[in-house]
Amino acid sequence: MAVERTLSIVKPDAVEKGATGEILRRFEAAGLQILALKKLHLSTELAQGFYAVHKERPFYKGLVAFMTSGPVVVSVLEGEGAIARNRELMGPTNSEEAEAGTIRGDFGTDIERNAAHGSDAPETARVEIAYFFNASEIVGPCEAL
Ligand code: 3AN
Repeated sequence: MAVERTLSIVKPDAVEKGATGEILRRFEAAGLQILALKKLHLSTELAQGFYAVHKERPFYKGLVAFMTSGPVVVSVLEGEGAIARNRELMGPTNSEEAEAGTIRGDFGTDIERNAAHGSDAPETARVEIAYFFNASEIVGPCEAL
């Protein structure tokens, strides 16, 4: 399996619950390296742009309101099959259907308040990573000193 990068967002509900550290711990325990990390409070414009693909969907307005309701923690993760591995750790989109032990099962509430985002394919990962991080903010594993 190829080494991939993916974008993760710990959403406002999980940040508010104090679950950021536990979620990041699960990524590392699953073999995903954190190459970049920042906490920010999304503006409406930034959240609208990020979810532009869902602009025509009935849940778009609520989703943007939720994503701007409090701080988020955004990271770039790297590892073998990182995109699928992150989505496995998160569980299904709807937290009500997510099993205990998954991020959404443990920290989410429903389909909107679902604790975490993860890119769904290599191309979206590239676009989403560039949406939040400059190349200089993404730090690969250290070369031998
Ligand atoms: P995922 O994040 O699992 O890839 P997408 O890309 O289908 O899911 O949806 C993006 C985000 O939009 C979801 N994380 C969820 O927060 C929200 N969302 C999706 N479908 C609904 C829905 N029917 N009602 C409310 N929010 C939704």
